[in-house]
Formats: sequence, C-alpha cells, structure tokens
Amino acid sequence: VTETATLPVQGMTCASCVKRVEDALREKQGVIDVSVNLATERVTVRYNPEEATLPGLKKAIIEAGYTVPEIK
Ligand code: 9UX
Repeated sequence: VTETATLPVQGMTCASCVKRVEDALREKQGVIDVSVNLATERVTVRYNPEEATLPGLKKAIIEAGYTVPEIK
C-alpha cells in the first residue's frame, strides 16, 4: 500500500533548495518517491503509511529549513 501526499512548502527558491527538500524526504524510512514542483511550491511524496507518517514528512521538511503551512 502506498499513499501520495502533496504538501505546500514555502521557502524554496533555487535548485539547491529543491535538492535539500528532496534529500531530506528520501532519507526517511518508507518514502518511495519525491517530486518537487518549484513553480507551484508543492512537494509530492509517495510513501508507505506503515513506515512514514504525514507529520513525520512535514517534520523532515521543516528540519531541512523550510516551512510547511498548516493545511486546513
Ligand atoms: Mo541558495 Mo536555495 O541559498 O535556498 S539553496 S536559494
């Protein structure tokens, strides 16, 4: 089973930012695929929900130095 989540991420302005966010997420256990869209400031993550959680993914992005706005 995999889940796909698309998260808004603020603060990415260049290709290095994109790579930082991608690397931070790919390090997480259970993350299968990451794709960052710089233009829309969104990150799509495919993951195994038994190994990774949405709060854990958000935390990884925040620890990499970026902002995840609260999703209402
Ligand atoms: Mo360069 Mo992207 O400092 O933050 S890595 S703009």
